[in-house]
Amino acid sequence: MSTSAKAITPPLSSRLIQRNGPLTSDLLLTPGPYGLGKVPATCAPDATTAMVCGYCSTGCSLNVHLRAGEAINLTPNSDYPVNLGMACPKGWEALTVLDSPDRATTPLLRNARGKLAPVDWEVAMQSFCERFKSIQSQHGNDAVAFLSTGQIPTEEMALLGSLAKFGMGIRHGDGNTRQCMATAAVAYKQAFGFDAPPYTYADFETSDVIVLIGSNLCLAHPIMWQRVCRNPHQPAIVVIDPRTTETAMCATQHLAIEPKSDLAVLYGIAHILITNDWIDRPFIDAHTADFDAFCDFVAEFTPAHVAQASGIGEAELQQLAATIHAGQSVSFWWTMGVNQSYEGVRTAQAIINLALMTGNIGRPGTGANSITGQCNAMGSRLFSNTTNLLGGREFQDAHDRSQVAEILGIGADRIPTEPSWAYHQIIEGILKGKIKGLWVIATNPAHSWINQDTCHDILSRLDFLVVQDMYHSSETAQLADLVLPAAGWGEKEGTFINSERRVGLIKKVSKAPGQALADFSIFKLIAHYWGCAELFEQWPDPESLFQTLKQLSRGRPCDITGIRDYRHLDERGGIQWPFTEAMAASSDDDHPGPERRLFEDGSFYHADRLARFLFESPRAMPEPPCTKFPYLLLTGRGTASQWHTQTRTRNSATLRSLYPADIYVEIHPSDAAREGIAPNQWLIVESQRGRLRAKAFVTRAVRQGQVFIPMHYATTNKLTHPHFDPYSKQPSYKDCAVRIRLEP
Ligand SMILES: Nc1nc2c(c(=O)[nH]1)N[C@H]1C(S)=C(S)[C@@H](COP(=O)(O)OP(=O)(O)OC[C@H]3O[C@@H](n4cnc5c(=O)[nH]c(N)nc54)[C@H](O)[C@@H]3O)O[C@H]1N2
Ligand SMILES: Nc1nc2c(c(=O)[nH]1)N[C@H]1C(S)=C(S)[C@@H](COP(=O)(O)OP(=O)(O)OC[C@H]3O[C@@H](n4cnc5c(=O)[nH]c(N)nc54)[C@H](O)[C@@H]3O)O[C@H]1N2
Ligand code: SF4
Ligand SMILES: [Mo]
Repeated sequence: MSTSAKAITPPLSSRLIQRNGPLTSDLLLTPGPYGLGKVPATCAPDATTAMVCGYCSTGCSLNVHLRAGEAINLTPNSDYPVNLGMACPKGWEALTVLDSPDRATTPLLRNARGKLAPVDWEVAMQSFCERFKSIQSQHGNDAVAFLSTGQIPTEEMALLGSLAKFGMGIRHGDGNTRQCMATAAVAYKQAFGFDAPPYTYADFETSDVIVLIGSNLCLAHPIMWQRVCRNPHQPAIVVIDPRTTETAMCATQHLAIEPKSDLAVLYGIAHILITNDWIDRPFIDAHTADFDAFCDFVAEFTPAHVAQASGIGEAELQQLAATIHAGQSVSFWWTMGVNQSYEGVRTAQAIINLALMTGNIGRPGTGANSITGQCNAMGSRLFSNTTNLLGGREFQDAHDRSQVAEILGIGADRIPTEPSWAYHQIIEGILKGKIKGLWVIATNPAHSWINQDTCHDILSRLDFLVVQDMYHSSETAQLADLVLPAAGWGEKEGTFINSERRVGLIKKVSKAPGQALADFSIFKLIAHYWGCAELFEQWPDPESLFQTLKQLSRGRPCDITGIRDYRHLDERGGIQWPFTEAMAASSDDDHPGPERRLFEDGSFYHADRLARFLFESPRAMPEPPCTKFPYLLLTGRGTASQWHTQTRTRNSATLRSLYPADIYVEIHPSDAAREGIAPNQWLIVESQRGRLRAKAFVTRAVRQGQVFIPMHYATTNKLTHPHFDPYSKQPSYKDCAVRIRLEP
């Protein structure tokens, strides 16, 4: 705390203050569409402009209608290849939630009395730099870390990752994508040689067999589900999920497996396919490696063995294998029921194995397809500079480092030679006193991180916690020493990448409240006060940074050098990667590009161009139900109208009317009867780590011995058990033992 303010007070801000009085955000913001001020000059004051939605990874396009330069309402865009005129309730209400009393409108600094009190940006920036620099000078650079997000534009992620790692000397920075997408990213990288979901949404409409594993598509990706409903081939829809979800209710076959028995089931299906010779030998021979070893491995996964492990009858397993065999275009899709598991990577790869062995990849309606979660999870996987070096490169690789250094025009010695600690290692680092300062951007770990009581305790041990968020009300912002008010979706510009690899544009159509600034501007401001602004001078605005992203992608699987600029994205209805300069030269710019899927030529990204079969024996669940804690707790999404920790969706009266206000626990009628529980009674649910109150929701959607609590309520993660996939380090949120009793 000893660093003198003088040393870091930059000349620009002093100039502004002298000339204009107190530094306000309007002064900080030069004209341009990326922060405060009026809407972009690119649209007329009374125009309609299209932009992608800021919630889920579907990436629907919304037409925002402006009056006098301000957004007044919106309608789904019918010309966009993703949503074809549809939107879910969150999309329809996207503008409403921007205007709410709990928006952070000014920086807040914890004062001597321990209260968060408003300060101006000048003070906020000085505190930020003084406190973090002081921690670094006392304990080393690695004593400050950051946690970022899959929910800000790619340009902001890349600026954050560059500022933190190349400018501030921070090594450890991870994102909430660890909670979400890490498993899929690792699974693809190991199997295909690059993190590359291969599909396009048209595949939902062309498959004749759709297998959904651990995905509640109806509720979590309603518009993708609409695409399934448009499928004219009367597809078989198979759902593998322990619960009878909304999606399972619509399935032609539902396998209500024992939780975490997916690996056994998928190996069992492989076994049946091999035994019947229902495999695509020419594809396997030409395009894959290690199939023979895989055959040997799955030999023991006989239907009888798998039936015992999964609770699924042999006939049902045979039926699924026969359905896959009969399908001409079989697509496999997975989400959090797979990724959030202590053996998630191998489970995802068991799905990939099925697609490879049946040749269901690279053709319309096929694929081993990870559905992403957050609006820009895909941008984060490629350009956040957290787990991977910019452009899907490796920090450990000297060649990769020198490429990035050259493109950015910085010294290669600024780039860390080791990857960051994963999220849970950062949390452990705080506990062990190695990390003393934490900067949290657009995520709410005090609600969403696993084993929340410990997480709160750990966050409160920090010397300095900075939270940069749209709302001061988030559970994490409440714990912060400094809150930086951020503009949100609709109040700034940039690009998102959706689940099918489509780069889409967001625009500024509304003025951020008070002093709130676009994250892009906050990062620029921090760079300025920190004293490293010159490193990022070539990026005065997000679009200039987008031009650098193109260069970072050149020659990589995710090459987007063919996208000219933002206007090009606007005109083309988003553009899927890869889109090289050569592809741009040979395509007709007047029309949206054809929907594109990967691996049409059977060529993967490993040096030998072969995809890998990867497999490993299933492991026992670390905390199965026992006599003391007899129920298995599943968690996940509750309704289509709730988003995660609810900072946004709770601010719409319409959305609030579409979901239960009180936290609830789904319990099977016979379990409820045995425990003497009637519907809507308040219950106490306890695990070894914590307890919560929840209302009883008696339903056959959960099986006996299992209960379900949505993640949207603040206390859910008091119960969850911190265990992780060994390869992806993703938390296993969907399996822990609990007990239940009536509230006294
Ligand atoms: N409305 C709404 N939509 C959202 C979100 C939101 O918060 N609200 N969040 C977005 C994000 S970031 C994400 S990641 C996605 C998540 O989308 P999903 O993954 O579809 O949602 P979840 O409900 O977390 O989990 C899916 C299913 O996994 C099942 N499951 C639990 N354990 C197992 C198991 O062992 N095996 C199998 N096969 N299944 C299991 C659960 O019963 C659940 O039905 O949704 C996105 N869309
Ligand atoms: N038990 C259980 N826990 C889970 C899950 C589960 O299935 N079960 N799912 C996990 C998954 S998949 C995910 S993705 C995580 C999500 O967990 P979080 O990321 O913690 O949840 P969000 O509510 O989306 O938090 C995003 C925060 O960013 C803020 N924000 C939004 N836009 C902006 C912006 O443009 N700039 C800034 N600075 N802030 C912004 C929001 O106000 C909010 O506070 O939860 C995980 N936790
Ligand atoms: S499905 Fe996802 S992207 Fe589409 S409107 Fe709903 S939240 Fe937005
Ligand atoms: Mo997620």
